[in-house]
Amino acid sequence: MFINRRDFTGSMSALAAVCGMSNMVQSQDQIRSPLFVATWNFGLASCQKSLNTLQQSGSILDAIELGIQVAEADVRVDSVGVGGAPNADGVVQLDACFMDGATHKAGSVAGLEQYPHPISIARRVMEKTKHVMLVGDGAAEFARLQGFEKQELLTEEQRKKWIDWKSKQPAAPVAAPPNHDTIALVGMDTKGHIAGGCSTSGLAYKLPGRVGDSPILGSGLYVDGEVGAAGATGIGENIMRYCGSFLIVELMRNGLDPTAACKAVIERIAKTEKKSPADLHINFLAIDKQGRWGGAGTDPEFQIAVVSSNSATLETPFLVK
Ligand code: SD4
Repeated sequence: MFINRRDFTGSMSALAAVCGMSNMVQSQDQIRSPLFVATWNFGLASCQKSLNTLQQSGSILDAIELGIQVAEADVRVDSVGVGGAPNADGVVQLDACFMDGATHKAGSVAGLEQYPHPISIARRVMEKTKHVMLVGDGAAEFARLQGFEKQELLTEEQRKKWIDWKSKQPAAPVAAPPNHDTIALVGMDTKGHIAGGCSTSGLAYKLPGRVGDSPILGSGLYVDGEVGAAGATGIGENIMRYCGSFLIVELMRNGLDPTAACKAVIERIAKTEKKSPADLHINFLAIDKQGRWGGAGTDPEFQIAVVSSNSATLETPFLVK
């Protein structure tokens, strides 16, 4: 059963308190609950898949990859994988990245067409190449050589919406916010091994070739095995100019808890942009090495899924106004 607690200050310390372990600081070697946190309500199914995968395989990397694959395969999630919104030419172009906190290795793909699981290809870039990022045709050719299967990503429903949008040009905006469904999923296993991934079709009707924050390490996702991890969703242009996820992790390194770090980054961006937070459409989540999680956003509908061994909840992070 999922509980929507509308509570933004969650942490594993709450769980510890219930178990009579309050004030006990877990050392790195102590057994702790695995923790998975993902953007949006559909992130719950992804986090649960991550937890099951971790419990079965013991691999945090498999857990992140297979969890994100759930959102990529779900046609109802209209900004990720199959069923994702197309670009202005009616072509679905996907972005994703994957990062391992233990090795500080990462892989990324951008502008990838016709492959439904960019998260897996991003992980493969990390594991099988000397590079970090592949784009466009090169990324697709790498996927083909690695044996990934092609699939038509544009659903009939998305094609109809795109035709409608096109018929209203030039009046209709390129990407009418709110249009946020990117999945950023970060997690930690019982030994404190942290990893994360991010996957998206990007802003609907974007210019062909446009790349957002999601596949950019430090923007849509950042993982530091010593500190924690952060991920983003929203208008990439307002995130990638500030290395939003990197900044959150650095603020956590300097002592802020995950929610405070996410909030501080949004406030800094809003101040520099001289805009009301509500006009920015930027939302973040984070976890730290102590097993605390948090988030903050500028969109009232932003939710994060939080899954540990004995709880699965949808939370409404701190709203920055
Ligand atoms: C992008 N940040 O491409 C992504 C879009 C997004 O939920 O998050 N949608 O800018």
